[in-house]
Parts: sequence; structure tokens; C-alpha cells
Amino acid sequence: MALSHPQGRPQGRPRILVTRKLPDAVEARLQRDYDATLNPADSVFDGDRLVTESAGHDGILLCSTEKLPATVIEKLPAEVRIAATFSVGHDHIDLAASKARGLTVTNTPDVLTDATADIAFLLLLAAARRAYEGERTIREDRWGRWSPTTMLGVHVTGKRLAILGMGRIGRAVAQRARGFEMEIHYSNRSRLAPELEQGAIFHDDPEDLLTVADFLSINCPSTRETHHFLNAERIARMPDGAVVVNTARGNIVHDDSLISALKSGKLAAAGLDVFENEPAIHPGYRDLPNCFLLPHIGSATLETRHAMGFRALDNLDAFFAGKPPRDRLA
Ligand code: 8YV
Repeated sequence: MALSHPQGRPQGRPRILVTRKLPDAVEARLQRDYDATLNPADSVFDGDRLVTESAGHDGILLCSTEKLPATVIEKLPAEVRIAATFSVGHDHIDLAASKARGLTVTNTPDVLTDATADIAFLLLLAAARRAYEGERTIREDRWGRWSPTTMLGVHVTGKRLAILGMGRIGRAVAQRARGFEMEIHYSNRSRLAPELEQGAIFHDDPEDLLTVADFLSINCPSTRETHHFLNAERIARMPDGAVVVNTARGNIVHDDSLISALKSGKLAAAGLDVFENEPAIHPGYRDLPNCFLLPHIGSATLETRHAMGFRALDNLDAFFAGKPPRDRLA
């Protein structure tokens, strides 16, 4: 697929390969300040294409859909010196290999915190109150008549919310939960200072956190340690009828375990915005009425996608001005 490349490349402007179609305002700034190779067709970049088409570029602006494992990083052309990811998550980039190769890596923290926490709450409420089943009933004209005993969901207000990973997004989820008078519990690599904790109850051991999780919100990064964290043994520790919400990364959940717990009724419901191997998700989710599913839209508001793009560009601007980028990861 041919990429659009401005003719008559201006002298001196850094050359940036942009792997995905970004919002117009972000692309306008890119074209104003850089010699940018855009991808208007939004076609897919696999590792081989990244290696080939980054030739002649000083940097890459990529998304979490493009993977940079060590095997790709090692083959990148020598002139590529920075990879700025349009995401807060960076599990698609091997940071150790980047450091070893001298590839600077930046991400876009902070700016998608609120949008992602909003989606976590949308999932929590929708899963608990059976929004998918209710919606379908109306669209398929199966409402019939109102009944006092049908469509009974899980009560939210005043329940215990367990947050796995109390970083920026976890804390923003907690802030929303306070409006629902929920009792907030959390587990994190380290305990937060009281002003950040705001009364939330710390569990040193995430296994203990699960025992109080009427609702579990997954907000931790995807790492070797968190891979398939939510498996059958851990689900068994949760209260019967609990609700699971995931807006972090799909591979933190072991899909077969979650699906069988949703089928057996051990868990009442789940709300998921992220999936292992997305978009090729485990097919078992599709038929589950007690699962509210979204296609990874946690940060999908125009304001947020602008802010993510501008933050990635701020990092590129700093790098090419010879200053330390604010969000340097490697
Ligand atoms: C992004 C995300 O939309 O920033 C992240 O880590 O998961 C999403 O909100 C996506 O990854 C963009 O690259």
C-alpha cells in the first residue's frame, strides 16, 4: 500500500513515519513541523513493513497495534532514533532491546486517564445492570411486559470495589466509585501516600484483594507478572456473584477461566474493553449474555485522541531539539 509522502522534502525537518491514520489536527501539526510519511489508508504495519518503510526516517510514531519486539528493533534502520507511541501502554515495545539498540521510546501518560476511567465505569454499570440483555430485548422487540422479577442485576451503590493497579487510571476509577459510595480496596506495587489513597484500603497481596472484590477493576499494566493473573484459582477466591471489569490489557485475564466462571454463575457479569489477541478475541465471549463487550475504545474521544497525539509530538519536539522528552521510557 503506497504511503503519501510530501514531495520536495524540506531541508532539516526530521522525517517521521506515522503508522496509523491520526486525527486531522494531529496530522496537521505533524506536517507543519516534520517531514511526515502518513498512512491515510490506515493499513496494517507488521514487523517486516516497519523495518522496510522506516528506512530514511529519523523516528516512528506508532500505536499499540504495531509491535516492536527485540527481533524487529534489531533490524530497524540505523537512522531511526526514536519510537514515540500514541498510547500510555507500552507492552508492545521491548524496552530493554530499545535501550540496548539506543532507540529512544516515549509514551502518552496522563492525557487518557479520564476517558479510560469513564469507560471502566460504563462497563461496570452496564455489566452489573445487564445493559446488553436489556438493549437486545428492545431492539429485537421481545420486551413483552414489565415484570417485577426479570432483568434483576447486581446492585452497585455501597459495594466493595477492588482495583488492581492504583496508578493514574486506577485512582480515577476510585474517584468515580466514591460517587457511588463504594468501599474502595486496592492492590499496587507499593502503597500510595494518604493524599492519593483517600481512604482506599491497601492490600499488600493481590490474592487478598480478590476476597473482597464484589467488583474487580483491572487497571494494572501488562507485564510478565500480571500475564493471565485472573485465572480459575484466583476467580475462585472472589465472592460469588462478583463482577469483573477490564480496561487495561486483555492478557491479564485467562479467557477460558473467565468464560467458564461467567457460564457457571460464579461471576455475575463482566465488562471488557480489551482482549487477548484483539481483535481476534476468544469466541466464547460472543454468546455470553452476561458480558458487556467494547472494542478497545477506552481513550476514544476526540479530545483525548488530540491530547495523545499532541503529547507524542511534544516528546518528538523535545527529542529533536536535543532536550529530554517528558515521557521517556527508554
Ligand atoms: C489506545 C491504550 O487507544 O493508550 C493505551 O495504552 O490502550 C488505548 O487507549 C491505543 O493503545 C492506542 O495506541
